[in-house]
Amino acid sequence: MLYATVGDAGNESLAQDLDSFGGKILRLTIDGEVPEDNPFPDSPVFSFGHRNPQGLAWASDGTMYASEFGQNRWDELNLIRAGANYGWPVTEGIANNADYVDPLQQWSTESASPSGMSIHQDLLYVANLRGERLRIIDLNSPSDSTEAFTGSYGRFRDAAVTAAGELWVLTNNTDGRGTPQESDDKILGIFPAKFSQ
Ligand SMILES: [Ca+2]
Repeated sequence: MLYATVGDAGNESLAQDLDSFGGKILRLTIDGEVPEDNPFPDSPVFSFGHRNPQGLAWASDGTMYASEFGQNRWDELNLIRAGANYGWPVTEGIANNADYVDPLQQWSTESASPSGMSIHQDLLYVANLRGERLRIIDLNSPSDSTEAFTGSYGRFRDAAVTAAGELWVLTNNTDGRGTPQESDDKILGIFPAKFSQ
């Protein structure tokens, strides 16, 4: 299936409107059709109540995760289930409100802006823009995380694992928001074993 993250485009109320694609994660077949087993009839909407979801990744058991920018308090890591409501704009971060699904983790926006991410051998790697760091989450303990390269390479846009098992991390310093370093932007090659216990 083809999944797409869609922000609320600054119109908060769209995130709770199932007739809008704003503030959603969408799911389509690779031909662009609505899958018969989507949670809402004849709709590409897969989950809702998102503000600005960015990265998507799937664990080996099929569990789906998404990173999300909050507005000005809490960025999120969410475990995505079909048809679930992730709270925006009523909630931002962990709210303990039974009407909405709380994130697995929340991070202050200045330490995060979590963007692209990738999973390799139960470790989730999250690239952070404003937070200028790589965050690593052991999916066996998904409410904890460790951090690497904080401030060393500037903003990180994406993380991907190659077929050979090497982690590639993309910097994002030349888009007018960052402070370019020599030879930016870069793709850093890292062996994930470096982060294993
Ligand atoms: Ca949320």
